[in-house]
Amino acid sequence: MKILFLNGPNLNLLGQREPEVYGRTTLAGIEAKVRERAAQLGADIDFRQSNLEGELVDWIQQARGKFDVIVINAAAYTHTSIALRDAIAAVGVPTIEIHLSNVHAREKFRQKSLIAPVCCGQIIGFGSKSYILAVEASVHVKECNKLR
Ligand code: CA2
Repeated sequence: MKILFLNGPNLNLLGQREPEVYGRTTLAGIEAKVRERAAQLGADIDFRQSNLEGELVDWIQQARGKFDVIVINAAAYTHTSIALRDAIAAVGVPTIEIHLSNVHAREKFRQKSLIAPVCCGQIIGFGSKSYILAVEASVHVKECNKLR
């Protein structure tokens, strides 16, 4: 099982700014915990972050045939990017949307996800644990699409 973790804009700032919203764990700290859980479950992890929408689109396109699952925290692009949605829909790799915060309990503009309809499901609101839960969900991703 190979899992590609993609992180969108500003997530490189985790742990350095706004700890009251996003916690004190850095993205490198989250990656270390993801790798630990993945090793327990026998999964391989590739973990990336970009501030560039086009780079995220390229990585999604290149995932075909190389990864079994994509886990994406698209950050602000979640709410704006038709390009990411089209890439996820086109690639044919089951994709899980994740967020640190409960976006539904926040501003109206965060309550709409353009990528949700083309993802298997969402894991949101558990802080850095959302990433760990996503590793565990990836193992069960064969269930994807059955519940639509
Ligand atoms: O809750 C999440 O995981 C989000 O994807 C985080 C995004 C936000 O735009 C989404 O609505 C929800 C923001 C990521 C930026 O992270 C920062 C971390 C530290 C300081 C500033 C931003």
